[in-house]
Amino acid sequence: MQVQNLIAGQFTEPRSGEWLDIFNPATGQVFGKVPNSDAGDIDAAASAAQSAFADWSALAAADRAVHLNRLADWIERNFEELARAECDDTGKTLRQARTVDIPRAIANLRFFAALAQTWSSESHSTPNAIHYTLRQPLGVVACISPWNLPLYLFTWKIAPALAAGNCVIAKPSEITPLTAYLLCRGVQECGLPAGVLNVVHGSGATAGESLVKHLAVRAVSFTGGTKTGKLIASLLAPRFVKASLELGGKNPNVIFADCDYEPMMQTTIRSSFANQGQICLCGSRILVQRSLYARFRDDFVQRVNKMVVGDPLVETSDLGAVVSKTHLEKILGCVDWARREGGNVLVGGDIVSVTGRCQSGFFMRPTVIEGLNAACRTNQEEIFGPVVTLQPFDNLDEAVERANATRYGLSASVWTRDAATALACAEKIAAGVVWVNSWLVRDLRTPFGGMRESGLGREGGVEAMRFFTETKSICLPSR
Ligand code: TXE
Repeated sequence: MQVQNLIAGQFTEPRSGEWLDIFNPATGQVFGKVPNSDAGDIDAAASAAQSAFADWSALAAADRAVHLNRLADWIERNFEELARAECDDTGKTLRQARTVDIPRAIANLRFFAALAQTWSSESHSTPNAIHYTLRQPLGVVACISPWNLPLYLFTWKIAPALAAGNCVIAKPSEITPLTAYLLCRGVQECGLPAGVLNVVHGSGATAGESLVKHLAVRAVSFTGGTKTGKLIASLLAPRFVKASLELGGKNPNVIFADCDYEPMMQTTIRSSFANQGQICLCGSRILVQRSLYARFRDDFVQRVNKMVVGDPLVETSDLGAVVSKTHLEKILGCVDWARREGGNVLVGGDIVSVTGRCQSGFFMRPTVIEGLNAACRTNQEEIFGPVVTLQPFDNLDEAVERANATRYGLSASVWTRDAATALACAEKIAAGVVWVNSWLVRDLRTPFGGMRESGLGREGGVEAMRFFTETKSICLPSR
C-alpha cells in the first residue's frame, strides 16, 4: 500500500521522495508507506486551493451540498473497505470502526451538507437603517487531524470547511493515513472540482508545520495533543490567523451513591476503555462517592478483568491494539510512574500476548489504579490509553473540586438520580461538555470543544460554520 497526496485533483508523490512506514498495530508489521511531504508539496496544494476558490465559493450552498452528499454516498458504497482500513491502520476493533468511525464520517458530511443550506445570518433593523451580517468563506483553510478517530475527525473538519465555501488543505495523521487516502479516490470518482480538497500527508514537523506557516492559510482547525496545539497557536498568533484547537483531556466521571447503578457501570466501562481509551472524551479519572466506593471498585475490577483484549478482527474482542509501539511504551511508562507515586494497580498494567497473526501487536490490558491523590502526575497528565484511576469523594463540593483539579477542561460525566445534584455539577464543573447519566451522546448541532488547556473555540453546528467564515456587518440606511 503506497499512500499518495491529492493535489489539484491528482495523486502525487512527495517532491522530496521521502516516505514514512505505516504499521498495523495489531500485527506490528509495516504494511505500507506514506509520503513525508514538505513545504514544496504544501505550496503546490496551496496554489491548487487558491485557484479553485473563486468557482467553489461562488457555488450555491445547495450545489456544494450535492458534492458533500456524493462523498457520503461513496463512503456508504465502500463501507466495508473503509472499516477494515481503519481497523488495520489504528488497531481498533472492526466492530468499533463499523459502528462508530465510518457511520460518523458519513453523518458528518451529510450533516454539514444540510446545514449549509439552512444556515442563515442575522439582520437587525432600526428606524433609520437595516444592518445585516454576511459570513463569507475565508479562502484556503487547513484541517489537521489525529490518529485516534482518523476518518471521523478528518470529515468532522473538512465537511464544514467545504460547506462554508472554503478550499481545504488537509493533513491527516502520518500514523493513520489510510482512510483519508482512500477517500481521495472518492473525491476523484465523485467529481469534486480539482483543488477544492487537497490532502497532503507527512509528519507534523515537516508537512504539518509547513501547512500552519503557509501564508495562504486563513484558518487552522486542529485536533491533537495540547503541546502541539500550543505550538500551532504560537505560530498563528503573530499573523492573526484563526485557530480552532481541540486538545487533550483528563475527564472526570463523577459517580454519586444514588445513581442508577447498572447503566452507570456499563457506560463507565465504555467511557473508560472504548477505542483502548484513546478518545479525548474518555473518562480517565473516576470519582466515586465514598459510600458506594468499595462496591463500585470491586464490581468494576471484576468486570474489567473479564474484558477480552485480542485480534481487532474478532467479534468477541472488547479491546484491540493501541496505536503504536511508541504509544504502548508511553502508556506502560505512565503505569510505572503511577506505581512509583504509590498507586495500587488493581487490574492490568501489563501487555497482552495475542497469538496467531497478532503475536507482534501492541496490546495492553485495561488498567485500573487506586490510592493516588488528585494532584499527582498520574491524575494530572493525559495518558490517552486504557488506564483509569479511582478516587473517593464525600460530598458534592468535594466532587466538583476534584473534578476541576486539572489544567484540562474537555468533558465530564455525572451520575446521579438527583436533579439538583446533576444541575449543580453541570454548572460548576469546568468542561466544554457535561453528560448527565450518559456518555458520548452527540448531537452534531451542539457546540463541541474544551476550556482551559483542552483547547480554544468550538466545533459542531453553526459554531463550525462561523469558524470557517469571516463576519462582515453591512449597514443600509432605510431613509
Ligand atoms: O499528537 P499530535 P500525537 C494527545 C494524546 C497523545 C498526545 C500526542 O495525549 O498521547 O496527544 O499524540 C500533527 N505542526 N492526543 O503525538 O502530535 C500530526 O502530524 C502542525 C489527543 O500523535 O498532536 C497529526 O496530524 N501539525 C487527541 C496531528 O498534528 C502537527 C488526539 C496530531 O498529532 C505538528 C491525538 C506541528 N508542529 C492525540 N506536530 C485528541 N484531542 O483527540 C504534529 N502535528
